[in-house]
Amino acid sequence: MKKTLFLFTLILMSCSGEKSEAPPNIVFILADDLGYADLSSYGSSFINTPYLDQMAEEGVKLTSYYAAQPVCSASRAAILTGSYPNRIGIHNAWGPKWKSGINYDELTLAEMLKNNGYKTGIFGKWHLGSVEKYFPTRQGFDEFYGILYSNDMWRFHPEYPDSYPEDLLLYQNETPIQELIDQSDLTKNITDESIKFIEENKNNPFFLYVPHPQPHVPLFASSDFNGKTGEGLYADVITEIDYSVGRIIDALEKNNLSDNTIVVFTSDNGPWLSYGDHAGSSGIYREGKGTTWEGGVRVPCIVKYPKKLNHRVIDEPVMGIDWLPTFADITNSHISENKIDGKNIWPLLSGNTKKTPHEKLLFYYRVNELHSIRMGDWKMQFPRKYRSLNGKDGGKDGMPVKYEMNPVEANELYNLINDPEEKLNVYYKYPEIAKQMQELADQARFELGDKLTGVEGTENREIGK
Ligand SMILES: [Ca+2]
Repeated sequence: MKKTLFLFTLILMSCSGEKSEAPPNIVFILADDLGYADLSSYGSSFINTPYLDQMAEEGVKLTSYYAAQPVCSASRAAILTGSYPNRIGIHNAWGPKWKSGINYDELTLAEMLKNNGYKTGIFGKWHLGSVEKYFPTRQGFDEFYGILYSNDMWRFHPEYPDSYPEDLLLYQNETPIQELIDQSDLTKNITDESIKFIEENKNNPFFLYVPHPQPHVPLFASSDFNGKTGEGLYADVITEIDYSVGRIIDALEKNNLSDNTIVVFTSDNGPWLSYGDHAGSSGIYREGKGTTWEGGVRVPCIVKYPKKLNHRVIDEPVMGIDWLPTFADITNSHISENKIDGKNIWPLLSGNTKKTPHEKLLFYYRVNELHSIRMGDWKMQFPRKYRSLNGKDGGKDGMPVKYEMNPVEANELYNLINDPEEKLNVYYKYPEIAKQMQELADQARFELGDKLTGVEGTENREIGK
């Protein structure tokens, strides 16, 4: 008996020894439609983002990080479930009348962390279900402050005001508290609420998700920023988002939480180029939002975690699907039995490996169409149509111009190291690479389907209805 008790005590001690380290907090800040080259640390020549630049200097700067899809709802679903959004039946950007959501059978990042004792809050734009049963508060978040869908889905839409008769409502948890007409203070208020959440939860682990509705059009900045950069409203808006990041980092420092908190900053997709002076920039990368050319999916991504991460720049390809398994590893949380696509990138972030865990990354778009695939340095583009300005100027002052539709007639192959702009199709020059990538694409089609080639997937799961 004594011996058993002794053993039991030993086991208990060893368990508690492993857990003596406080679990890290997670702060995930997501900009909406911010392009690759919209931060000074990612090449902007006229927007200054000192707080994000400092974060990139201290933490990990990812230069081949991808949004899972070049569109809001799908991209966010990937971050929150670790799956390609089409695996779980999620496509496109959802309008206010959309009745579906993330299936309750899927484990969200918020649920995973909540199950592990974290307090969870979302402050900003949800865009994964606008009926009550799919509100963020039903998907693992203890607190919600923000809007349910995009900030242009309102009756002031520049092109389709009649499509959005609903009021754009600001929610606190499950209750609408205000109709938004002027969105000027939204970034500031979201930041205030985020800081309040940090202070209220400083003594327990927390997951703070801050999906800013900006710089998605219509652009709004508060009076402290509007007109202040002299570089136009878009620059004002990004400057305010940068300042908001600075305030959140400052709040972590004031509460002695900075060291043990992972802060991620990224964007949900590339710039909405048809809005011209109200759109961001993808820099050298081709096209923007709504396409799977690099400009639509490659976005800035910075990770700061002073206790465990040294500064490094990583150019290996990773994607929004990777956060859930990565955070599961860092926080020792349980993931579900459901098959997911994301991989744990902690060994890459922390320098234990130099290689991405992904053999391939898939770029689906629209309703289950496989548009592109990346393998190592290579990107293959499949036949379909894509939108482009074809060299035309974008719109002015919040009014977009029309895109033209360009065809991709046959498979195209690009080497992203020699040709990051995806200008030189080398499909016929590298038949072995092309063959290998076609095989990977066929495997993806078999698993997840592809409307473009008429393949039904074998692994797709149902959206929540
Ligand atoms: Ca977006």
